[in-house]
Amino acid sequence: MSDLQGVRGTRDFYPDEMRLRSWLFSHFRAAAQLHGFEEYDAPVLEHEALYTRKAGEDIVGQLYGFEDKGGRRVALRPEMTPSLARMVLARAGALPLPIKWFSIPQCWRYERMQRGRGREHYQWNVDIWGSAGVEADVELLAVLCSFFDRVGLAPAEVGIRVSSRKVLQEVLDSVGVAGEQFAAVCIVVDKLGKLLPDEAAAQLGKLGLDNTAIATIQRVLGLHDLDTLAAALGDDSGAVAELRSLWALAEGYGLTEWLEFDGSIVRGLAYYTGPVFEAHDRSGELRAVCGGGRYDRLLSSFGGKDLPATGFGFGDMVILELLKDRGRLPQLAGSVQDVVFALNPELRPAAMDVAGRLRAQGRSVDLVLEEKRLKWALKHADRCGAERLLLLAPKEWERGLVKVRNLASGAESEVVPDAL
Ligand code: 4JM
Repeated sequence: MSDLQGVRGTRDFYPDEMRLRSWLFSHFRAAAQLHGFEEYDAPVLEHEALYTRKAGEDIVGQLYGFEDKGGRRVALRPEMTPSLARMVLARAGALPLPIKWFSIPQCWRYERMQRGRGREHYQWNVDIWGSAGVEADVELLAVLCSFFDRVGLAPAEVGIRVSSRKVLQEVLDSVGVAGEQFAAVCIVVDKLGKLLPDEAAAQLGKLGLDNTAIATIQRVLGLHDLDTLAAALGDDSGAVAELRSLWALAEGYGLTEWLEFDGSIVRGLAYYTGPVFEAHDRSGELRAVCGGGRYDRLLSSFGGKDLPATGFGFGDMVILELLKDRGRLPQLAGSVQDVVFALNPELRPAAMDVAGRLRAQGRSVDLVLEEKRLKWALKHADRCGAERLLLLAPKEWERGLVKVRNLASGAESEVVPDAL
């Protein structure tokens, strides 16, 4: 019985769930393609070394890594960005810039502490490489909002909290925290909201920050509008200038209803360098729906020449929870349009001829393969959500006719195969 279970933390997608997943992915694809992004993919298995970073991120601590039969350390990808970086670096100079690519990879995690949490999810990734300005970050926000719009979520229901890594960078510079501490501080600061204030202070203290530094960080992270941020960071703040120009461009796209500045957004990945953002349901019940930001120095961390880059990841689980809570999950029918049914086995070749003709026209046809009663066929056609039942019956077929029943209206007619 235990091997009927599947690996812990993994999901099966029965057709009902698969229809929903395909629906979700179709909107991921459509939103990206509407904005001129192209789809790519990479293997789920990578060299483990692609993910080893020093800043103490959860994503690295929870790596699904193992030794393969050749003794090589490999890992199931926990995120797509390193694979994308590898692909870009492998064709450095040969790819026309900017690159605007998206993907919907399955990503994996493995926690030593077993809490019955999921080990895999699908994460829509949308990235732009080779474009240094906030225009590119705003383009990503436009993709994101267009997705929300498509699935029927309004700015009153989901909001995108935006900040910049430069905010924390400037704060740390001002209190004299060393540059190499920056990534590690970001990882801790990302968790601040989940920790008690004392715990948070203790963790920052462990990184060598003194009480003044900690108090300054906590104050700036509590800010929710750009004017107060400008007062705190000074008139010449690059972070403020960046965020103001981001807002001006977002205004052009009509996106500002979705956006709010939130100084506490830093994201839990080491590699971000500029604007960062997270989308949340405004009721505040769920975890972040998606997150992303600019990561201009990732390639040099792999020993390559840097290229500006920005992107986001959007998981399949929280959004489906949110849509479910809001009663916004679509009722999805199967794809069968016609059910073809022979009333007796002698008529099966004729039924196959009819089914073949319909399929040649591009109709989705389910042919009843077994000997069944008409009642069963009607119920089956209804369950399939089919539009029509095509009946091969002895008397009608003797006259060269097929009985066609419209399942919505109940209307019946007799039709020659050529006219189907
Ligand atoms: C999951 C897989 C990979 C990451 C996070 C979560 N990075 S499964 C929910």
